[in-house]
Amino acid sequence: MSVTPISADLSLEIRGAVAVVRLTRVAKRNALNDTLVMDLRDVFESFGPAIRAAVIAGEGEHFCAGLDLSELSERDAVQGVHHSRMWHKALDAVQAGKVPVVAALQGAVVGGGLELASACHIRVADQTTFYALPEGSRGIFVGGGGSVRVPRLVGVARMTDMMLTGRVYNAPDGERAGFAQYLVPQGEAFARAVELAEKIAGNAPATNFALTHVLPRIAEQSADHGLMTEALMAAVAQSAPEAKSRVRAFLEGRAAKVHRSEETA
Ligand code: 1HE
Repeated sequence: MSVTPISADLSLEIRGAVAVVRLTRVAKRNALNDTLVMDLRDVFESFGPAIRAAVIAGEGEHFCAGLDLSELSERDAVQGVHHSRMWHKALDAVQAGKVPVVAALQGAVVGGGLELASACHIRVADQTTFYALPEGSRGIFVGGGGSVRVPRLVGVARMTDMMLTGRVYNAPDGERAGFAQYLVPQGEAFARAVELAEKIAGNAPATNFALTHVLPRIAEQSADHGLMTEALMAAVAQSAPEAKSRVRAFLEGRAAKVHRSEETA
């Protein structure tokens, strides 16, 4: 295990096949300034083939307080578009990068912090987590892909309500609404996220590719196109030697069966 500081505000730790990317700007509640947004993009683009899954976490009591509001200076409209597009590129590098990404959430997951969490493939929240889009009360709009990704998690009506009224979702309500897939006791989100990432890292690469790059596209397609894309991806995945050996292992009694889950969330 080695932790590499990318900057004072971001670190990268390699744990076997799992990369842990950590926001370390605790004094500012991990608010994302432009440098941090660009460093995030660079880190996610830098993963080589040995990295098979990633975890993104925030140090301290809060995952991320969103855009660094002190940088919201006098931009004109065109500069504003470029700024938002910079966020889009960075969060695309998370969502459409080489590996599945698990977010470990605690405390504030607000504004751009919720946009970052929404770009991940799985979200694990602890009981202290809360979700909000304070852009509404700051007189601005989301700019980091939130209008595309948040409704896909929780629906247009919830996002509209959050931005119009400042509504904050606590951890249990947020999990029920669809912000997180796992809800764990306080302080346990990171450990669970790493556990999930290690499991994901053991999947066949074709499966992880299908789930992070193909499934989201199928979900956007018409049923007819989606079924065709599914058939093509299924054929690609099952033709890989790794799929054949995994199926053979099950048939020969060497692979785990599916067991009833004890988990409630
Ligand atoms: C910040 C930021 C920030 C904290 N930009 N400096 N996001 C927001 O509107 C959320 C604003 N933040 C908060 O509501 C609270 O800070 C928290 C609930 C996240 C945490 O509260 P708390 O009591 O633990 O910390 P604090 O005392 O409010 O903040 C500690 C310091 O962090 C303080 O600075 P200090 O120099 O006085 O110590 C805060 O000013 C600073 N800080 N959050 C800058 N966001 C791509 S578009 C996305 C658009 C958005 O994300 S808008 C939503 C922005």
